[in-house]
Amino acid sequence: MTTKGWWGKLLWIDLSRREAKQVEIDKNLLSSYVGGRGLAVRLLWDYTRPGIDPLSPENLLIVAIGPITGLPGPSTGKVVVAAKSPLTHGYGDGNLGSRTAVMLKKAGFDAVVFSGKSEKPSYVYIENEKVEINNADDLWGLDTFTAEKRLLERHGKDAGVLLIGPSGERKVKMATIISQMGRSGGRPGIGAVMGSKNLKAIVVRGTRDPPVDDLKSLRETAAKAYIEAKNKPAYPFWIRQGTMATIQWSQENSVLPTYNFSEGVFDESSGIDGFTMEKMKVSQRGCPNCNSICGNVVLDASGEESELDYENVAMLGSNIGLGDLKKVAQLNRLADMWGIDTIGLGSAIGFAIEASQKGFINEKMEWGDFPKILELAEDIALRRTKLGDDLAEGLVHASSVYGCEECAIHVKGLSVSAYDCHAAPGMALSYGVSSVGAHHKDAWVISWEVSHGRFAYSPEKAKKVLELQKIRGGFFENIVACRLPWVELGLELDWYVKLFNFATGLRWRLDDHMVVAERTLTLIRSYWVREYHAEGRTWNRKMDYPPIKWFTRPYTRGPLKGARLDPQKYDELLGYYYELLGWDHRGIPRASTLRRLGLGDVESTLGKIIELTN
Ligand code: PTT
Ligand code: SF4
Repeated sequence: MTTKGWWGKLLWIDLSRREAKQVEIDKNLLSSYVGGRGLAVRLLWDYTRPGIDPLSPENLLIVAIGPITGLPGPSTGKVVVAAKSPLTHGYGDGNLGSRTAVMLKKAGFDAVVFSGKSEKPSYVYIENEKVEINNADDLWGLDTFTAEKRLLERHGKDAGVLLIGPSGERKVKMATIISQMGRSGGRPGIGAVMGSKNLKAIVVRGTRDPPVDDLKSLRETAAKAYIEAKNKPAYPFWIRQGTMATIQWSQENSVLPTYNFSEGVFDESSGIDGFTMEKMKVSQRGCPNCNSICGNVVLDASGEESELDYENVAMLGSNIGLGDLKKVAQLNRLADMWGIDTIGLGSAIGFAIEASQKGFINEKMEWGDFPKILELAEDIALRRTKLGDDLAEGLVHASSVYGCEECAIHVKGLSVSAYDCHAAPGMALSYGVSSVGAHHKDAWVISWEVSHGRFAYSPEKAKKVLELQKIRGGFFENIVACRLPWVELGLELDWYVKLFNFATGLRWRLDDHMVVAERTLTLIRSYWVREYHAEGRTWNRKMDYPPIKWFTRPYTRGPLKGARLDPQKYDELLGYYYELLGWDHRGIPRASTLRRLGLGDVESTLGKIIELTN
């Protein structure tokens, strides 16, 4: 098999021993998992002991790219960061745009793996094969914007930087990894894993020519794909509003998270929507290699620049009762500077306000009370105060301390991203079975669902969820490219298949990628089951249930007043989904499924822990 497209090498950095070595990656492994997420979960499965503490030196922090990352082609400047999650204790990852993606490709590696723990705060500098583990005393404690500026002054403006802020240093369980002052990845606490290793930053520079099978055809195809993206009818409006257009769409379709996911409409939504943003916009940013840049920059309530996206604005806006975009933008900027997930933060604040109003928390809090919200946000991000510290441990912990299980809007410990599902069973299923907890990244089925029998719990819906999971959570996470030109502009998937083939020399069809996607999904599920059992818990189908509130508390207002999910029908929908994948009634892959996907070794490991259904 060719290793064109891949370097066939990973860089393994043991922070405890302060040693770096280059490790050849088995060629079959590369074609079986492709890269990014697929490669990351395989490395976690193979190289971590079951049941490790995610914040111990035993956990691995993995930074992985894919065969087309960093090469010419629309939006190929993305990188996957992964680890066992300290928030969910299962598989965790995130995907962010960063020059690091491009530089890692040029440095000569498909992934960097960090093991162990540095004795003192440090940062790693990689320049091709040269690796330095440097002292980070002068960076520790700095916010991500200041620290990144300092590193770029030191190592050159074009270096790729991934780093954590004060939240990651404090091991806040929703801390993320930040890049380029406004790109964030790793919602399940991947920033906390980096902090637990005393690793402040990773700086990468590379100057090599990546191995590509047919560079001429790749370049020609990429050039055509860029033009095609620009000519799509949706392009002009996308450039104007980016993901912010979704605020109005969500409001119109009653899925805008409001008052901690109690309602789907917000009276002040026009104060935070894409049109309001357009009036405030001062510039536009984006990820490397992208000509559809969607990062809209506005000036916030304190006059500083803040880059907005839909999830950030919905979770720090309507979800906590804030209808002033400048204030929302301020919270969003601070979250990036602290290095904390905006979705997790908005959900933690929503939990606190609702729990306060229902008498579970003594402190008095109101929806939209900006000074109080600002203070609480900082308490969480910096672990100040008892309440802040409890919320920094995640919603499962917070609800175990304060009660009000209904106020904790999460799946498997990861807070739900910004689509309310009282009236969207398919999207609820997407959250229920997402690879990392409750995330829309794998199957954003909601836009299809509202126009295809919204209230149905049909097998067709389960099929659509799986189809999207394979494309979004499998194909795009494995080749490691941004999915938005496909989702939002309608750029055909075939462009990416062609780029992959010209890079690798393989002649794959989309179906071949779908097999890898299914293997990836099934290995991720096996990893969750392995870790749950190793930690003394038992996996069951209730793990794949969405938050209880969507079943028990109907909408009290808006056009869909009275809507809620039906638990029995949801359970049936879940059953259809398991059948499609060849998973049993518990949601555990059957032995025959593992064998069919070439995961025989996983079958024998899992079979020793738990009885597998054939
Ligand atoms: C992603 C999640 C999202 S998804 C958003 S906004 W979105 C939030 N962004 C945050 C942020 O910003 N700062 C912060 N402190 N926390 C944040 N938490 C939230 O994190 C992002 C874009 C967007 S904008 C989306 S949908 C797409 N996501 C992709 C993906 O997951 N995979 C992929 N192959 N392509 C994608 N393209 C799009 O990228 P997580 P980014 Mg993010 C500031 O990582 O952990 O998965 O959480 O990467 O470079 O910021 O671009 O309406
Ligand atoms: Fe980044 Fe947006 Fe371009 Fe995707 S479409 S690569 S998120 S700028």
